[in-house]
Amino acid sequence: MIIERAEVIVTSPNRNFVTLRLQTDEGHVGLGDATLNGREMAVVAYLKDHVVPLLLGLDAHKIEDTWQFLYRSSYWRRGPVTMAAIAAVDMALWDIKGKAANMPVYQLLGGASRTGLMAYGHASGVDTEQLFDSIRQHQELGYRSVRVQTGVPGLKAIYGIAAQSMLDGGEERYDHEPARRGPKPAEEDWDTQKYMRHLPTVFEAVRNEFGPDLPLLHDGHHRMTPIQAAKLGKSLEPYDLFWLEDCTPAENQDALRLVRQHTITPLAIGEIFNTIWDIQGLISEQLIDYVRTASTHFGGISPLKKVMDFAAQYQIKSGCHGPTDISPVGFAAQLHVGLAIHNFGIQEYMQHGTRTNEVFQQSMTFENGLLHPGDQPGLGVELDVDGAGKYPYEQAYLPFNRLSDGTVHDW
Ligand code: EZ4
Ligand code: CO
Repeated sequence: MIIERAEVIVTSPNRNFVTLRLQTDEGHVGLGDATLNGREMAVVAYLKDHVVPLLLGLDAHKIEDTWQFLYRSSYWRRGPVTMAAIAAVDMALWDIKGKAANMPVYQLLGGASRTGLMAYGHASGVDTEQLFDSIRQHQELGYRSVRVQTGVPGLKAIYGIAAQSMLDGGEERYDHEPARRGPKPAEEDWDTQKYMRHLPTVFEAVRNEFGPDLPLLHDGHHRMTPIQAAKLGKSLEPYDLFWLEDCTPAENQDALRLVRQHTITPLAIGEIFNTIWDIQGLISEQLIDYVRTASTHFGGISPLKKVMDFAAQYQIKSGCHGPTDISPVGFAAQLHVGLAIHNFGIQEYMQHGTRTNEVFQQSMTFENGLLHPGDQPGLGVELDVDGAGKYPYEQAYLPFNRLSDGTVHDW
């Protein structure tokens, strides 16, 4: 089975997505997600100029060999652009293999290890009243666990508040996530001390209102130093978090050692990691509890399955990154992995916008708080190419932070 056609499709139904579409001489079509939020066109160029010409004529069945060829023959390894491009090829080839075998991809990965995947949604509010409403709205949508983000008194910006406009059905949102259309990134304000004083009071209020059973998560979004993160983790211990995510900037993995010495709050990290070399030590030294790597930014289904199997040896579980900048194709890819592996933990699930769901037809389901990739052959996602063509790329950026003295801070 030969790869005969390869196209890179950019579409912006509710936000930008980059999709690789492969077609074989036997007529099978495979889709792969290559979306890199805010830097989309770099991956488009990498794919069009340097990957597509290499794929034509290859055996579509050779997933591992093609992955190794793209990774090693480029000489310049790793990095989000390279690994998102390789991820798209890997996913598209798994999609094709599933269609050729007439099986959903999770069957090819070993079959289902559970009936569905527990998902968490993004509850948020400027204050506790709004936050409580948002938590209740998520419970009504079926979510059995929620991430909690709130406003901080004295700060204008709130990371994660975009989720609110989704629940209000607002059209201003950029598919419910923080990137915004426009020629420049939005500037937000930040103060770690204010945040660290406020957050434990929020979790205390949420526990008092919703009781001890509801799994609660929080994303620190790379904003603390190691000792600040250690202090926050310790101060949140009474509220029994499911996890504290990205408590320190992800590029300094040694920081987690210090955090771990001081707190038993479970730690999750990895949404910006690209290869096993970013997370190997964190797993083998048991410095984290959940692996946040995403199919799209970690080189696809093949390496995602490998890293989760490696983590399983240390009783570390999966918690794949699932914001709306992972396309329905990338999302489906990690649902198939999550259903198959033994050490599934939780799946982030933000929900795409209506136009996105029209352009990408999905067989995935969300019932009683559990996700399932469906039983269509392959990944279970079809791309309406004509529909995609109606929504051309629109420049959009993630925001960035400045402290009150003007210093740029991690966002
Ligand atoms: O900011 O996906 O856990 N989720 C997150 C996301 C990220 C965006 C970046 O593209 O941290 O909201
Ligand atoms: Co995050």
